[in-house]
Amino acid sequence: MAFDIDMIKKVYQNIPSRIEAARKQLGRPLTLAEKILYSHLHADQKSENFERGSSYVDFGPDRVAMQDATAQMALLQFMQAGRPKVAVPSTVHCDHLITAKQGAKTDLKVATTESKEVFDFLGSVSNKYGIGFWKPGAGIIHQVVLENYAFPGGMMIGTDSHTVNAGGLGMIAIGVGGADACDVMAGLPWELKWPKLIGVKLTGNLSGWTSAKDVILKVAGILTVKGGTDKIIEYFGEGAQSLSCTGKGTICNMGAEVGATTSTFGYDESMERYLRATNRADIADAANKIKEHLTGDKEVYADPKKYFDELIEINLSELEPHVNGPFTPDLATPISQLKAAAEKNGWPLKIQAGLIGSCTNSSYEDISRAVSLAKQALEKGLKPKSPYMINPGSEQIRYTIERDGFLKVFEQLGATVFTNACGPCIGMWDRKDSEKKEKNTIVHSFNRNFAKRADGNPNTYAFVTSPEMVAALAIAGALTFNPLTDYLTNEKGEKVKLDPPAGDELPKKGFAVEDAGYQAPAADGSKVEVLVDKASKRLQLLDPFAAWEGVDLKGLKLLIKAKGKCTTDHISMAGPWLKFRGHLDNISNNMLIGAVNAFNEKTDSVKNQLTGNYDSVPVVQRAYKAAGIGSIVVGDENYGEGSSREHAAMEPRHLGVRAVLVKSFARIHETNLKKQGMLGLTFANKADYDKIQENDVIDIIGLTSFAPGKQLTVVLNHDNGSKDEIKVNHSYNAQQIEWFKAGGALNIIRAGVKA
Ligand code: MIC
Ligand code: SF4
Repeated sequence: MAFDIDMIKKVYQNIPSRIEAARKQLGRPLTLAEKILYSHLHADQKSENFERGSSYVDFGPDRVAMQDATAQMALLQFMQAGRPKVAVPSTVHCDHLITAKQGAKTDLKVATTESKEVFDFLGSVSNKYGIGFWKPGAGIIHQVVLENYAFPGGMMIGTDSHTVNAGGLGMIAIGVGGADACDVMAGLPWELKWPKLIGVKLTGNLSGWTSAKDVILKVAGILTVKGGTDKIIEYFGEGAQSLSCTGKGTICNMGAEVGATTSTFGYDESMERYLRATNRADIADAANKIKEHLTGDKEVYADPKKYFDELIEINLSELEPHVNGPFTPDLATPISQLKAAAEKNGWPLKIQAGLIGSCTNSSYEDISRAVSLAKQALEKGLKPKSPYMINPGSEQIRYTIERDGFLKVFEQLGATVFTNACGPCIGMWDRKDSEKKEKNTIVHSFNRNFAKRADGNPNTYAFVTSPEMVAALAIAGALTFNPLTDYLTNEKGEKVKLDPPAGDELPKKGFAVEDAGYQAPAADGSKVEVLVDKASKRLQLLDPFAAWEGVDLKGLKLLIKAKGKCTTDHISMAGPWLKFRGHLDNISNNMLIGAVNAFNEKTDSVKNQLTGNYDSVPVVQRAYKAAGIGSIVVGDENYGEGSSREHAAMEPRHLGVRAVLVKSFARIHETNLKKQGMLGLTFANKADYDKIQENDVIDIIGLTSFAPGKQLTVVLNHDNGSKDEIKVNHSYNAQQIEWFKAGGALNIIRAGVKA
């Protein structure tokens, strides 16, 4: 039986009438995204014909998911909200804090000792507030959610940008910061800008070497890392139906890499098969009864141009395997052109590691297709040139692939099987010799390949591809290899060719598991005590941020003018810093250390305007804080791309940065800044970025009449005595302006509890 089946049945009871009402109101057929959005309007939200890309709308999501690295901050905030229990079903998943080094058994043991304090904290908070807890080793949040909690037509939010994975099971699942999760768990409405819609029509069928991953690698090449911002991507067409459910999950999962609010697919037989295989026939039966409401209307898919803001068509039969990277997930290269591109660009040709796993590609199907190549290598006498590493997505998958003999094949090939966790994908990879910072290439089936992400080495060229391509490329050991056309020489000196991968969508003998790693919360948690040691280096209770002082902000120092890509990894690095995710003051020591200073092209070296000396960004900012001086961060396009980690907003807030002024923002980060009471501003004229000088002292004018849609003025006081006055935009609505005034959204909830 499925978790929370009563809640799901209740959602299904309301769906038909709500969709009918929305269809009447809009006077036209509906896309799937619209159906789910309209059927999840918050009880107090009046339904109307919302304007895509501009109306702010309140929703009532069905559930919340959190992973250990973000849950700490989310729950520290929730603890301040003064509620006895979460208002909607919620779960915590321990997956980010496990370092991959020697292999699953040893690594898990080390992690549970090293991070005991954090896991105990998460376990006891979950127990107290009625939250389901998935222990370390249970699996990666998004695979576990897909296997247990996702359901067609539902709406979920999660404190991780790849929450969107659940679109593979027909949900609207959206990545958010912890403060948003806190709202929903406290029973408050959750706000989102009504998204624009991109339709992706899939025709044809996958075959040979091409897999679901290639669909999203191709889409990333088309849309780029910001093309999906404030948009939902809806996949449809006979090609969509031909994909497995976990394949759909892969595609939705990596929609985060194009900045999309989320991605989704209509309910179909592949989803029904997956629900039944994962022991949720009850959901499949319930979904079948309202099937027509769990996919877009026929008229929409027959004439998509009329209903979507953008349309992309991909013929799966013609799609080539892709390899994306290095350093950005949208640099898409079809395999037939990879050799030429690698040689032309000077990418290191030798592959030093092949890594299979991460939330997007660790399903049974993924691993079964990769193992088919590993088997061929053994049969054809090929010895992999690069080491292999595998992170299964969940204990259920690991147990099943062990039973089916896959792990043995990998082991025979010398592969290392790491814990069911994020591992190298989030920089939790104790890679031998990475500190030498040598130029090298790795290929992986993860989502992200930003500089330093997997192993902390800025000279690692990471390429994103499907698990089967990782398997083939690791066998060949070179970026110049195209498995579709090229031969390899085996141990005996014979020329051999790899056959296209083959695998099973679902295990023939069904899934199996002994202990999935789940811990149910106490029925009455009121007596459960949550302890945080004052001397802890890893956990720190939160102090409320100060409210706005009610006047324009003047005399702000420029902290940094960041140049080029500035993702959340640049703002608040993961890997070794993950251990401080529950301690705001300690983690603030990583603030912006990865951002490139536009004035000297260096990372973590900015001018302290008080002394004229260059120092590390957090050190300089702490000096401004100590002197009671506010500061401002300036950034480029798509600032805050990537993760949902609100630390990227809380650290500057904590250290006294008052505003972030950029050419454009990534969605989650912009919301996180607003939630924490910061000013997130954009240049009205992007060229004004060039007017910012290193010694600028900056005023923000117009805050006393701060209003939706009204520009603010920024005065740049240059050190030669001249001034520039520029206009800046913002996207704050009335409610968000209240967050700014109160010093953060949480201060408002807290005040509500006291009142
Ligand atoms: C990521 O893939 O970057 C992460 C780590 O899962 C993040 C969450 C985090 O920073 O903890 C994400 O994608 O939101
Ligand atoms: Fe974990 Fe990587 Fe997925 Fe983020 S992208 S949830 S770090 S596996």
